[in-house]
Parts: sequence; C-alpha cells; structure tokens
Amino acid sequence: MARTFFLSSTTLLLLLLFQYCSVYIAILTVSSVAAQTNISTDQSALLALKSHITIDAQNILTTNWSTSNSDICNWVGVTCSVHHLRVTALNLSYMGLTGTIPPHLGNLSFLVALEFRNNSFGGTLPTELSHLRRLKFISFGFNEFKGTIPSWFGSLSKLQTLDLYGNQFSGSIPNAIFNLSALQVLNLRNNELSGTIPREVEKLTMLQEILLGYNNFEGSIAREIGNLTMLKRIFLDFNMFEEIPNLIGSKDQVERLFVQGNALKGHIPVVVFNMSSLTILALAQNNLSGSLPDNICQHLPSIQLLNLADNQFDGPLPHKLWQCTELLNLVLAFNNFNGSIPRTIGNLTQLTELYISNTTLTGEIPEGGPFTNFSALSFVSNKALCGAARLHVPPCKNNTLQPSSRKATSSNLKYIIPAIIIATVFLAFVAIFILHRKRKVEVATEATLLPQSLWRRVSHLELLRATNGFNNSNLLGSGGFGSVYKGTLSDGIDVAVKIFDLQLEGAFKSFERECEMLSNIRHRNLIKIISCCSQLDFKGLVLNYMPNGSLEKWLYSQNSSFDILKRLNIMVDVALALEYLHHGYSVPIVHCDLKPSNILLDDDMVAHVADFGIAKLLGLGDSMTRTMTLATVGYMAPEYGMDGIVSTQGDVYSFGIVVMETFTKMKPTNEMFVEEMNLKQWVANSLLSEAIAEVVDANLLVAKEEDHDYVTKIDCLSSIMRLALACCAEPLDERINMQEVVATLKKTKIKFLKDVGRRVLLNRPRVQAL
Ligand SMILES: *[C@@H]1O[C@H](CO)[C@@H](O)[C@H](O)[C@H]1NC(C)=O
Ligand SMILES: *[C@@H]1O[C@H](CO)[C@@H](O)[C@H](O)[C@H]1NC(C)=O
Ligand SMILES: *[C@@H]1O[C@H](CO)[C@@H](O)[C@H](O)[C@H]1NC(C)=O
Ligand SMILES: *[C@@H]1O[C@H](CO)[C@@H](O)[C@H](O)[C@H]1NC(C)=O
Ligand SMILES: *[C@@H]1O[C@H](CO)[C@@H](O)[C@H](O)[C@H]1NC(C)=O
Ligand SMILES: *[C@@H]1O[C@H](CO)[C@@H](O)[C@H](O)[C@H]1NC(C)=O
Ligand SMILES: *[C@@H]1O[C@H](CO)[C@@H](O)[C@H](O)[C@H]1NC(C)=O
Ligand SMILES: *[C@@H]1O[C@H](CO)[C@@H](O)[C@H](O)[C@H]1NC(C)=O
Ligand SMILES: *[C@@H]1O[C@H](CO)[C@@H](O)[C@H](O)[C@H]1NC(C)=O
Ligand SMILES: *[C@@H]1O[C@H](CO)[C@@H](O)[C@H](O)[C@H]1NC(C)=O
Ligand SMILES: *[C@H]1O[C@@H](CO)[C@H](O)[C@@H](O)[C@@H]1NC(C)=O
Ligand SMILES: CC(=O)N[C@H]1CO[C@H](CO)[C@@H](O)[C@@H]1O
Repeated sequence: MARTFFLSSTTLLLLLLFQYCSVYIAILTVSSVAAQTNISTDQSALLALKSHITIDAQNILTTNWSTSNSDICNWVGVTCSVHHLRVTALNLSYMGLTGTIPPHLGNLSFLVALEFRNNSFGGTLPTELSHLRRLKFISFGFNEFKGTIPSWFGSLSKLQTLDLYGNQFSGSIPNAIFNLSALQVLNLRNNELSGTIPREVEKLTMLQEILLGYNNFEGSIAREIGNLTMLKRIFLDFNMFEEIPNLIGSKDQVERLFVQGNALKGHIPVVVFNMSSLTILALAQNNLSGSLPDNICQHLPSIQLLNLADNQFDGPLPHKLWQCTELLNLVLAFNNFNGSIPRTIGNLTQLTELYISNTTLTGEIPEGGPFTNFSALSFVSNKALCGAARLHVPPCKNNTLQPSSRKATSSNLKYIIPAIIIATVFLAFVAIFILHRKRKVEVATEATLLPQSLWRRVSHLELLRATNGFNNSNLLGSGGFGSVYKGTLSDGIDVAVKIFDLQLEGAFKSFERECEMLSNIRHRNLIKIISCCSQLDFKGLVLNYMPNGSLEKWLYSQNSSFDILKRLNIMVDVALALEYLHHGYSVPIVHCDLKPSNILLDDDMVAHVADFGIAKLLGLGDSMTRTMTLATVGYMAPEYGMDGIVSTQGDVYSFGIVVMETFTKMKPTNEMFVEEMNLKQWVANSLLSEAIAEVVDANLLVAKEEDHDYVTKIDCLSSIMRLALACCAEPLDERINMQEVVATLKKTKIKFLKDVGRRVLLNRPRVQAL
C-alpha cells in the first residue's frame, strides 16, 4: 500500500517536474522571441518597407510614417494590440503605392492581418513572411506579383483568408496550400494559374468561398470538393474546366455556383437542379446541351439568377419555370431553344431581367406582368417572335386559331368553303354594279376622287367640326401646298387634316397625286390615309394622326434624348418604307422629297414617311424621268437638282443625307458648310481620320472611361456613316439601292444589339469578388 503510494507520488513528482520543465522551456522560448523582437523591431520593419516604396503617389507614407512621430501605432494603416503594444494589423490598401516587400516584414511577429489591396507592389514575396505564424488574413489583391504561389503559405497554419486575386501568379496551386486547414476564403481570381484542382482540396474543410475565376485551370475538379460541407460560394468562371464539379455532398449549402466561360459540355448533371440553397447559377458561355427539365424549379426553391446563355441548349422552355418564384434574372439568350415563350413566366412578378434573344423561339411575346418592363434587347434575333411594336418584333397576326377551335374549323371546312365561294361571287356582282353606277356619276358631276380602298368618307363639314373650323390652335404646321391641322372626328378618332391652298400653282395636282398614291399603297412605315375630301373649292387629305410629330422636331428639340438604337430604328423604318416604294409595288414610286420633317412618329415611335405631294410613278420599264418640280435643297440628289432627273436613286441620296443628319444633328444647310465643304464631305473626312466621335451628335456618346459600350457604339456609328456615304455616291451606278440599304441597316442593328447584349449578359451578375 505504502509502496504503491510511494510509486504514485514519485510518478506525480516526475509528472510535475516534467510539466514545470515544459512550462519553463515555453517561457524560455517566448522570452527569447521577445528578446529578439519588440516594438522597435516593428518600427524598423515598417521603415524598411517604407524604404522599399518607389512611388508614393498620394504622399501618404512619406508624410505620415516619419521617425519624428515615434509612436508607430499612430501611423496610418498600422494597428497595434492594446496588450503588448505590437503591430497586429497592417493595411495599406488603395494608397497608390509602388514597390516591393522587404524580408524585414517577417519580423512583425504579432501580425494577424496583412492587407495591401489595390496598389502596385511587385517582385517576389519574401520567404520570411512565413515567420508570421499568427497571420489569419492576407490580401495582396490587385497588385503586380508574378511567379508561382509560394509554398511557404502552407506553414501559416492559422490562415483563414488568402486573397491573391488580380495578380499575375502562374503555375499550379502548390499542394501546401491544401494544408491550410483553417482556411475559409481562397481567392485566386484573375491570375494566370493553370493545372487541375486535386483531391487534396477536401482537406480545406472550413472553406466557404472558393474563387478561382479568370485563370487557365482545366480538366475536372476532383469530386472531393463535394465533401466540403461549409462551401457556399463557388467561382470557377472563365477557365477551361470541362465538367461541373460534383457537389453531391455540399448540394444543400452551396448558394452561388459560377461556371460560365469554361469548356463544359454535355448535359447539366441532375444534382445541379437539386440544390436547395442555390441562389445564383451561372453556366453561360459553355458548350452545354440537352433540354431543360420541365420541373427545373422544383428543387431550386431559392434560385434568383439563372444564366444559361451562349450554350447549345435546345427543346422548349420549361413550362413550370413559374415555380421559381424568387427568380429575378433569367438569361437564356444564344441557345437553340424552340417553341413559344410560356405565358406563365408572366406570373414571376419579381422578374426584372429577361434575355431570350437569339434562340429560335416562335410565337407571341406575352404582355403584362414583368413583360411590361422588358425591352427589345431581351428578344432580339429570334426568328419568329411577334408582339408589341416597342419590342421591335412584327405584330402578331391574330388569325392563328386556338387549338380547341382548330378541330371544329377543319370539320366545318366542307361547309364553309362553298359558302365563301357563293358569297364571293355575289359580292363580285354587287361590286361590278356599284362601279358601273359610280363611273356614270363621276362623268356626270365634278369628280369626287374616292378610290375604293379608302376606309371612310369624310365631308368638308365634318372636317370643319373636327378642327374647330380650322382653328389656329389646331394648326400642326404649314408648307408646300398648304397647312396641316389636328382634328378629332365625330367617332373620337384623332386625325391630321392636310388642306391644299388652291391659290398656289400646282396645289391641285399635288392633292391628286398624294391622294392617288396614298390610296393605293399601304405599308407599316408609310403614313396611312383615312380619306380624301374633294370638292370644287376644297381639297383635303385626312391622315392618321402621328402624336409624336416629326423626326425634325425630335432632333432639334431641347430635351430630345434619342439614343443610337432609337435613331437606328427610325432609319430602319424609313428604309423599309422606301424599299417598299421602290421595289415592292408594281411600278417604282419615287418619293422625291425625303427629309426629317416628312418623317413622322407614332405612339410607339415607329416612323412613317409622309408627304407624297411631288411623288412620281415611274412608268413600266422606266428607271428615270425628268421633272421641273423642286424638292428641298440640301436633301436633293445633285442629278435631280441640276438636270431634273427623277429616279429611285435620288431618294437613296436623300436617305443618305437624312441618316447623316440624324446621327450628327447637323443640317445639310448649316452655314458651316461653304464651298467645297458639305455635310457629306465632313462625315467622309471624319471616317478617314477615324474621328467619327467628333462629328456625331454629342448626346450619343459619353466619355470612353464611363461607357462599357463605347467601342461598340463607335463601331456601329461608323458602319452607319459608311452606309450613308454609299447612299450618296455621286455616279448613279455606284449608289446602292434600298434593298441593300435595308439589309445593311438590319445587320448593323443586330450586331449592335448583340454586342451590347453580350456585354450586358456576360457581366450579369456583377461579381462581388469579396
Ligand atoms: C528592443 O530590444 C532591443 C534589443 O533587442 C533593445 O535594445 C531595445 O531597447 C528594445 N526596445 C524597446 C522599446 O523595448
Ligand atoms: C498619420 O495618420 C494618422 C491617421 O490618419 C493620424 O492620426 C496621425 O496624426 C498622422 N500623423 C502624422 C505625423 O501625420
Ligand atoms: C483596409 O483599408 C481599406 C481602405 O481604407 C478598407 O476599405 C478596408 O476595409 C480595410 N480593411 C480592414 C480589414 O479594415
Ligand atoms: C482596384 O484596382 C482594380 C485594378 O486596377 C480596379 O479595376 C478596381 O476598380 C479597383 N477597385 C477599387 C474599389 O478601386
Ligand atoms: C502538410 O502538413 C503535413 C502534416 O502537418 C506535413 O507532413 C506535410 O509536409 C505538409 N505538406 C506540405 C506540402 O507542406
Ligand atoms: C469524400 O468524397 C468521396 C467521394 O465523393 C467519398 O468517397 C468520401 O467518403 C468522402 N469523404 C468524407 C470524409 O466525406
Ligand atoms: C434531391 O435531393 C433529395 C435530398 O435532398 C433526394 O432525396 C432526391 O433524390 C434528389 N433528387 C434528385 C433528382 O437527385
Ligand atoms: C460543342 O459541342 C458540339 C457537339 O455537341 C461540337 O460539335 C462543337 O465543336 C463543340 N464546340 C466547342 C466550341 O467546343
Ligand atoms: C402561375 O401560373 C400557373 C399557370 O397559369 C398557375 O397554375 C399558377 O397558379 C400561377 N402561380 C401563381 C403563383 O400565380
Ligand atoms: C388576339 O385575340 C385575343 C382573343 O381572341 C385577344 O385577347 C388578344 O388581345 C388579341 N391579340 C392581339 C395582338 O390583337
Ligand atoms: C529582421 O529582419 C531581417 C531581415 O529578414 C533583418 O536582417 C533583421 O535585422 C531584422 N531583425 C530586427 C531585430 O530588426
Ligand atoms: C437567329 C439568329 O440570329 N441566330 C444567330 C445566333 O447566334 C449565332 C452565333 O452568334 C449565329 O450564328 C446565329 O445566326
């Protein structure tokens, strides 16, 4: 018993002795370190750093880190601990410093946080930094460090954040990094790193945000990444990864998955559609294929942003997309989807951005709900979408029958067709009878010119009432052969009434010409005629009222803010109108007087060409004729002005001038144009000297630095101006025709929208790197 006790007490004694020794050894170690470094060491380390700074752009350290100010804990960017009065944090971010990091910094032995973001430090990171065993936070983001990532980082065992983004580190990630078992954030974005992500990644068990974007990593990421149960944000964008990481193990905590701009191919793994916490899924710009499961949203209850643009996805858009009730941004552009846009997307009330341009979708763009806020950019370059004019798609023809009625129709067809034939024959008889009578009437009385295609008859009296007796307050403008008044017909329709001043020579002829032309031609971009009112002493045209006035008015009003796209759309509209006049009618029609005041804008800002008072019909086979009627100086083709030659090419010339004016906001008659210098020459010179920005309307461009789309805009404006010059070529046979103009303008517009759209969607979402 006593022996046992003795033994025990000896053991105890030995144990105590051993403990004492180790404590003693520990004290010795600490005091020897303390003996080596103190606050003076810290000061000399900081002064060494200061002496390695070659440029102190904001003069911060030069003035603040001075030896006269002996308390280094007061130096800017320096934080000391209250207990031992040693430097614990050094933060020189955003100070505009250029230089290198001296080994002395490894003597700041109490340092916990080291942050040098957004400066121009370069050279190599000294090995001595590995002595900083207390370090938890390192950020060297946005500097100019090169070479491989030093493996001594692996010995900073307390490190929680390692942030090296925006440098030029190359080579692969050293294995030592995977020894950092406390690491929570690994940010290596925007370097020149390569290689694969090995299975050792699973050792980073505390990792929450792994950022590897914008490097040259390749292959597949080891499936062990799925074992990281803290991982919430995964940024792998713009690398050469070939597979979406296998996230089976972490599928319920990952919130953001960015893999856009890689070399992913094949189908999206099922697990991706089964991540209960996922808010952002960005897979754009890969080579993924297959169709999207209809129940895509069922297991993605939190998804807010889904970007699948620029892949090879096909099949219909999932009909149950509306189940993703949190969805804010949906980007599906540049794929091969087909079918129609599910109407049910309309009940995603939160949806603020939708991009489904350039797939092959067909059918109607739904109205209402979030669709009210989407612009043409969302839908551009789909072959067969239709809908509201503001979306720059053709209007939907409403004769497509509902599936339910289609069946009934086909079974009834055998009754309907004979009925239609009988009705047609009957109507033909009636028409012949009426025409016959009418011709007699016309011969008998002074002709009332009322072509059959007119919508309705309007009397002089009704026009008087509609315009308050041609009241001055209703006057919209005057010129040419008379005045134009705004009026409201008895049934509430707003109209523009153009009255011809019959005192003026040629007014009568002009009325007849315009009435004839407009009654026979119909096009979305030509002014629509409602009626011609002709009495002996009164000649008036009743036209569709254009609430937004003329292009002229918009260009020169103080607060007009037409951007490039709006102007381009108007030019496409005008080109389509001229193309129709020149090529779409049985005989070519020459407008002869195209200018911004004759281009009118409706509610939706769709342009309509007006004023056909001096238009000419070219006889069969004629390509030109001569005339004495005068068009408008400045817009008139030279051959017309000098020799009275009327041809479709004359309109092309005027169109070219109108385009130049629209984008430069400079009239061809501006007094700055004298002698040799004219609008055309001025624009041509700017193109030659690549100074297009100097001639275009200043409202169209903002400073290069402030506009991501600057280059796209300059490209677009240059193409437009080159086209305008081609329209104004002097030898007639070198001038292009309206069909070529339309094709080129449309191409220009699509390219512009695509370039802007691509930028918009590639920047979506804007990555918050930290
Ligand atoms: C720091 O230590 C050195 C010796 O290593 C000593 O000379 C100096 O006085 C100490 N400074 C302070 C402030 O303790
Ligand atoms: C250095 O900067 C700190 C913090 O801005 C300030 O408190 C201190 O007075 C400055 N010292 C000198 C000498 O400019
Ligand atoms: C470091 O300084 C920058 C710039 O002053 C500041 O934005 C950042 O929050 C600082 N870092 C910490 C950890 O306080
Ligand atoms: C940091 O620097 C980078 C590169 O110069 C720059 O793009 C970024 O805007 C800067 N960040 C801030 C917040 O100034
Ligand atoms: C990682 O840590 C282990 C054990 O702590 C060590 O044996 C190994 O050498 C370390 N690896 C690297 C690459 O530093
Ligand atoms: C890690 O992942 C692998 C493959 O997914 C699995 O076999 C292994 O059991 C996981 N390890 C742990 C600790 O979960
Ligand atoms: C989705 O995850 C749940 C568990 O979170 C699992 O039961 C289900 O089988 C998964 N579905 C698919 C399609 O992977
Ligand atoms: C994308 O995948 C298709 C086959 O699915 C292949 O033909 C094509 O070359 C791939 N494109 C790229 C850029 O890898
Ligand atoms: C969305 O639309 C679908 C189909 O019309 C409908 O069944 C569903 O109830 C709607 N959901 C909401 C939240 O309104
Ligand atoms: C097409 O017709 C339906 C009903 O037949 C109507 O609700 C819808 O507004 C029409 N659409 C257009 C563009 O006229
Ligand atoms: C610590 O840094 C080294 C360089 O890495 C210097 O050579 C040492 O003199 C310095 N030590 C002290 C006490 O300042
Ligand atoms: C309909 C359409 O414009 N499709 C285009 C979509 O984008 C690809 C690649 O940019 C083009 O090749 C298609 O012509």
